[in-house]
Amino acid sequence: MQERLKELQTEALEKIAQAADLKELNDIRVSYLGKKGPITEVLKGMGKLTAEERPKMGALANEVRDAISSGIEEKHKQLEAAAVEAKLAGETIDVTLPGRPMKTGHRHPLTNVIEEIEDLFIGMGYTVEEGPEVEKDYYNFEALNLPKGHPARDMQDSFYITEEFLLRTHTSPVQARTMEKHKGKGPVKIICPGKVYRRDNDDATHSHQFMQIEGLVIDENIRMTDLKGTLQVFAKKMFGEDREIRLRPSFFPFTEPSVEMDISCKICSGKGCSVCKKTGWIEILGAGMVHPNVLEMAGFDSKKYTGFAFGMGPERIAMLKYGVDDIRHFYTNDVRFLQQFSIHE
Ligand code: FA5
Repeated sequence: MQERLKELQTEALEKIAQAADLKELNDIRVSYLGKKGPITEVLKGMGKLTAEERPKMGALANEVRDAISSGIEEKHKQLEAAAVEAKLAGETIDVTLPGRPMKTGHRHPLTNVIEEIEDLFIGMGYTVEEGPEVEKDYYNFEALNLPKGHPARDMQDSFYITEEFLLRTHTSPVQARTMEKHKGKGPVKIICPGKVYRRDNDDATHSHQFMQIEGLVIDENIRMTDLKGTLQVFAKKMFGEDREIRLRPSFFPFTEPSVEMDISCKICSGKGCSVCKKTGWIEILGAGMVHPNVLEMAGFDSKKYTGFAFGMGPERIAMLKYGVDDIRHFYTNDVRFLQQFSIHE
């Protein structure tokens, strides 16, 4: 019995040493140490031993079990470590591989154009002002020499929210608000970019929501020639020396005299296309000398102070600058269109 137990120990330890993986090791554990294993089988013969021999044999059986268990435990550790090593070796990262390029976003072409215009005017000494998009009828119309019922209100079809409030139809109310803040004291030299809303039917050059940038200069001795010079500098810097501009007489209730400025169409080089409505020109801004009524309403002495104002459409400017043939491209968020402007970052 003693010898059989020793044999079993040697046999088991040999098998343990040869075990190739954790599963095989577990099978050895079950077959040698399980209830139906050979050690239990041998110990069934204990009944035949003397009272003296029995405890010795019991102790030996325990020693054999312990030796097999520790052998299994030791091998278990080795196999586990080998498995981790194999896994690590299989997952080695090649740090020399080139990285996968990530697609990054970029600024919207309109944001680029607006910032370019802002920078240009800031360079000429202007500061940037902002005003609310939900505006009082008073600032959108009345303070700009457009009392209730004035027929020129129809020039800008509006979205009213209540009788008193509407979505501003232009950025000119920021002029009125800024003049009021100055309490009759010049100079004022501001630009105001922002969104505006009109019940216009959308087409190649019209959108119901679009951007405007307003400009306002008030001081003593400001003349029409100052306005013309400013617009010429702006147009040349924005579109290049070779693009033509023209000023046409126009009408705005808040300026007198009033003009509109057109730029020669880049899409057809002035020959006439659907974007310029066959005229060869695209209107980009309205402007004029601030009407004395507007100055007086805001508390300025119109005998001492004069000023000019302009309001331009950055979408139209972006269309001319980049040769975009439909204003709706800026608002439909087609990435194929927008991606073309990533180089302007
Ligand atoms: C005005 O809105 C005046 N407030 C501009 C002004 C300011 C005149 C200060 C005098 C002094 P007008 O409605 O023409 O004017 O619009 C000005 C510019 O906004 C246009 O030249 C055009 O570039 C742009 N614009 C007008 N309507 C639309 C539209 N529906 N979609 C896109 N751009 C538009």
